[in-house]
Amino acid sequence: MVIVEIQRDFLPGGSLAVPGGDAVVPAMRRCMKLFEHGGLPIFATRDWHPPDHCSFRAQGGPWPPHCVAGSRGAQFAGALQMPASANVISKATTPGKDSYSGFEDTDLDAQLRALRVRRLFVGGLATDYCVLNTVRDALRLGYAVVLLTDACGALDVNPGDGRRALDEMQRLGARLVESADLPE
Ligand code: VGL
Ligand code: ZN
Repeated sequence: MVIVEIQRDFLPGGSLAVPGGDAVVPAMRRCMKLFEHGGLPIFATRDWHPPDHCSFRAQGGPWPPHCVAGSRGAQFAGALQMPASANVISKATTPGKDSYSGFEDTDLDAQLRALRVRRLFVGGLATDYCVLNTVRDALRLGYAVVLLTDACGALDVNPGDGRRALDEMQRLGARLVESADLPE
């Protein structure tokens, strides 16, 4: 499974909080437990920006400073209890370039291929940015994608962005499921 950016800065109290972002944690935990017990690989992407990243307003970007590499805000949410066995993928790490996809300028695809992974279970933050772009790339690269809808939360900068992102991912071929519908 691929856990997209469940980091403190994207949760309530963080600098770029997804409204109700902490509500995704129980669903994500349920799925993580299934994967842990099944001995299946867990990948966790994290936004890992330098302090002068181009996506920050001081540099003319659209966002407040968030997920600065090594800062508290960049940590995975404590409630998630990220297992030590998770494979961590840091992204958007260079000052001059932003990226929303966990596949962009990372070795996520290579690592998944090495494990012969063909299907991804995806959830995280934010539905309308990093989840959407990660799922787009996953489908383009030929992975089957199961999107865990209750493990996703949207920034909704424009009302309805999250809904439209879900619709687009479904149209592109992702299967949308709720964590309650996963096998026990
Ligand atoms: C994200 C905005 C800026 C995300 C990352 O994880 O969806 N959104 N950086
Ligand atoms: Zn970012």
